[in-house]
Amino acid sequence: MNEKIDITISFATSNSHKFREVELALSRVGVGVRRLRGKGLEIQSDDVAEVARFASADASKKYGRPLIVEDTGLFIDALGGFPGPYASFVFRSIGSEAILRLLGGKGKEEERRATFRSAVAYCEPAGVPTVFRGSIVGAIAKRAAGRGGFGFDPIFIPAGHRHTMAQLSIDEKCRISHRAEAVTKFGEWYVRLGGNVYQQNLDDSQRADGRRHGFIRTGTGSRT
Ligand code: ITT
Repeated sequence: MNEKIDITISFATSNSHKFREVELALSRVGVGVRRLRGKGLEIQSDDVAEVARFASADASKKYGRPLIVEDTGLFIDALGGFPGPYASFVFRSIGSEAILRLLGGKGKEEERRATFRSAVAYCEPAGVPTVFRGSIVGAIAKRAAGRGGFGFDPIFIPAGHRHTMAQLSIDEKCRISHRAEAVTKFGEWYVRLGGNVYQQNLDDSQRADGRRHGFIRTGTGSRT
């Protein structure tokens, strides 16, 4: 039989920027993505992989389907790794300008070194999460620049670049970013497994149910 599986995965996130970036990165490896506008429980941990692992297990149970979640942290060397996995809270509470002030006395690029770390976790209901990591090293800019991206992008200059991540197009960001690296690793793994690992263990009625709810798609078209 010639029928190809058109590979799709659900992504649970409250962040529309993250969704667009994950959608773009996954499309490059032939995986479609469907957004679930919620997320799993976020535990407190210094390791984004632990946060993503726990959230994916919780969300896949809650939504009753296989899915991915993604967690990012920004680790600034001179601040002992702050804000790390608490980037979301720090961005909402004190924002990028406060980070710039905290680094006020530090003039050299190596004194402003920072790393974005991303973890993408895939989990099936009642399954064990599989985690993929990505990172990008750079420096905190002296002043914010650029209107693209989101979050700390206007103050992060990737190593080897002269512009902030917010001055890159989404296409350029998704060729180098922490998130693109982690999500591409997931996508390549998922494609190697022939798409939805979960559906291969389902019976016919469960599979039909999966199609009805849109998390299993079959067709003859090429992967986009
Ligand atoms: P979820 O629902 O997917 O968890 P979130 O916005 O809470 O969305 P994270 O916890 O992964 O996402 O990210 C925490 C914060 O870190 C986020 O709100 C941004 O302020 C910042 N951030 C994450 N990814 C970023 C990126 O690629 N560029 C710049 N800032 C980023």
